[in-house]
Amino acid sequence: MVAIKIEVVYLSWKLRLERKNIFANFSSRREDSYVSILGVPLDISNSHAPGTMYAPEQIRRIAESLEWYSFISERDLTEYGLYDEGDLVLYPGELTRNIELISQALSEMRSENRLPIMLGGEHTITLGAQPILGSESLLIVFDAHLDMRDEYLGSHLNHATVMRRIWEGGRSLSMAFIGTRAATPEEIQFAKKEGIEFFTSRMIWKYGSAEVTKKILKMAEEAKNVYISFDMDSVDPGFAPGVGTPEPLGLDPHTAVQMLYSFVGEKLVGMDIVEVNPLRDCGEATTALAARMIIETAIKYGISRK
Ligand SMILES: [Mn+2]
Repeated sequence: MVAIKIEVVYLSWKLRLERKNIFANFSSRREDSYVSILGVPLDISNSHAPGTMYAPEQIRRIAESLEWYSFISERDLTEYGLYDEGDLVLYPGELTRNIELISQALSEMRSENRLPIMLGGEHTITLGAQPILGSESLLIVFDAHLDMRDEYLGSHLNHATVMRRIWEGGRSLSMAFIGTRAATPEEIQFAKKEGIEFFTSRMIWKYGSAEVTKKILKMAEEAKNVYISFDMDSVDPGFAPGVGTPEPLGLDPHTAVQMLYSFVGEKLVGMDIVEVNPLRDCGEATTALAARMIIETAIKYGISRK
């Protein structure tokens, strides 16, 4: 009998792209824009409700109904452009290989001096951003959860342990969590011991967001690079019900968008919006908010580069 040798072929990320709709039907030329949208429909390790794989297409589709003008920046997206790369065609069921694929895509975009914005997908995709963080970076995480467990349901690599894995792999990394309201005593203890900052949604509701924003901007000043990971469940489920694990008492959209906006600048090396689940959405509230955040980010980033 002849043994069959199976060869694993690694294709460049550019050969693993699928393009159906484009974001907001907005077509800048790649060379005329700073920002790249990349859909990463990873939906493998969810423990509650699957559906994040549908987020990139739904966010693109709802974005068509939004205006390109920003009342925060008083500028229009057409002045700065935005390029939609399409969705990564993921390896079915292979978490580690997909994280490598993401890393390859993000690293190449950074080498072209572009800002990648990933549309998740589950939160695990943030692990793919590790190589572009570099050393002495600040990772800003909007999230109801700390995702700092050492293991979850017997697994070390999933959406509930992702921040712990990134922390372990970081080089002089700082982390600031915004909107925290769901964690185990062990996670809180770990964060405090390691000097990881977390600003609870209660703290922000009680004292306002200005002080927290100032503190995080100070951290950003001291860092070389900034990366923002925006888990949509940081926003209150009343405003963003379409998420994998809704948690009450979250941020209101104005506060969330204003804080996000404050952190977008020249030092930003990447961003992701994760855990949007269109199957659980209501009136497309969650996907529309995600789309709005991308438009605001692209304009503010464009201003910082011009
Ligand atoms: Mn979360």
